[in-house]
Amino acid sequence: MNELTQLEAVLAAKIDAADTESALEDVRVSALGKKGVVSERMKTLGKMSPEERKEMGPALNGLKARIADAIETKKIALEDAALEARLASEKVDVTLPVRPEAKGKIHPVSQVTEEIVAIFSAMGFDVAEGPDIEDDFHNFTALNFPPDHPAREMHDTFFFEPKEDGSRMLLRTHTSPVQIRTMMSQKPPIRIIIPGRTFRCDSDQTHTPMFHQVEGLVIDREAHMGHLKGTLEAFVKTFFEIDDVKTRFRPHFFPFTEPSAEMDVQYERVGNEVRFGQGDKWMEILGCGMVHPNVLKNCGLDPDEYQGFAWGMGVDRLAMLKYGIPDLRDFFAADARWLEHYGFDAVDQPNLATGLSR
Ligand code: 2NM
Repeated sequence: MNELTQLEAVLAAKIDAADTESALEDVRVSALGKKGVVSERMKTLGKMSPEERKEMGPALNGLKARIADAIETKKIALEDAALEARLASEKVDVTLPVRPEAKGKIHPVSQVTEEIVAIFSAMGFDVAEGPDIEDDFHNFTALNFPPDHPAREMHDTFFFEPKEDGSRMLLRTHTSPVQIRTMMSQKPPIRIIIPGRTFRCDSDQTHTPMFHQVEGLVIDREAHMGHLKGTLEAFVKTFFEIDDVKTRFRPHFFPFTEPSAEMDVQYERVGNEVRFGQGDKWMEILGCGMVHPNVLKNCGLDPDEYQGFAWGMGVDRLAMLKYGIPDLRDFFAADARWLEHYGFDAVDQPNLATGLSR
């Protein structure tokens, strides 16, 4: 017995002294492993007399259990200490200045999208998103496009191969299908903007087959054309960072709105630069209108209860205008030098407090 007490003390001291997980594992093997000192002692039980075994059995089992326990406790302590050390050594000082050698710029399209999101977020709009690959219903039918509308034809829309049932998926030609999805799944009032990629089979100096839109939608019991005008004028002022600007709304046609309009903004050309808020020329900036009653009905809304307005604008063109970028095709050329020149620093998150373009 005395001998066992001594053995326990020795093992306890070894456990105590083990200062790494692997040192502790060595102690465990040397004590409780197949050929460990405790295990070897257990093997001697068989050769003992029944009286001896009656005494030594529980004593050895108790020793084994206490040693195993002590090792487990120590193991947890070592693991905790290792984690603490790692957390301390991997701490990041977020107050350090940005590394001057940091590489990479934010694309003007991303920057302008974020600017537009910041402006409408401050007015209480939510951002909604949806799939690039759409079906005919969400991209056309629900939006009141008649079956024979020219925009459905091959030269405008990228269609996928027909499915077995004859239906064809397509690349959305505008972000409006997201408005349809939102109206069908949410109860008004609705105030959303929808930034995203859109696709039309069109490619020349001023068109690329993939381009970027931000559309907006407001549905409420009393949303009207005056709200539309106020919302979009406030947007233009904030976006172009001008206090006063003249706008005009020209009648237009879209299948999904009635009445429909295009909004022009007053501008002047000074040298190569386009200046908004001065001069006597008009530049078309966006399309808009009151959501057509058929569209509301297609989404399960009662046009006698709800109405709303919507608009859509091209982000690529807005970015060119605001930041004086001359050629649309450079947007998609993946030219690192171009991006170094026209891109934005990653830390310059657009927000209304510090000013949008800084
Ligand atoms: C535009 C112009 C005018 C529009 C309408 C809708 C919906 F779903 F509410 F009917 N979404 N987007 C809209 C209206 C888009 O883009 C030039």
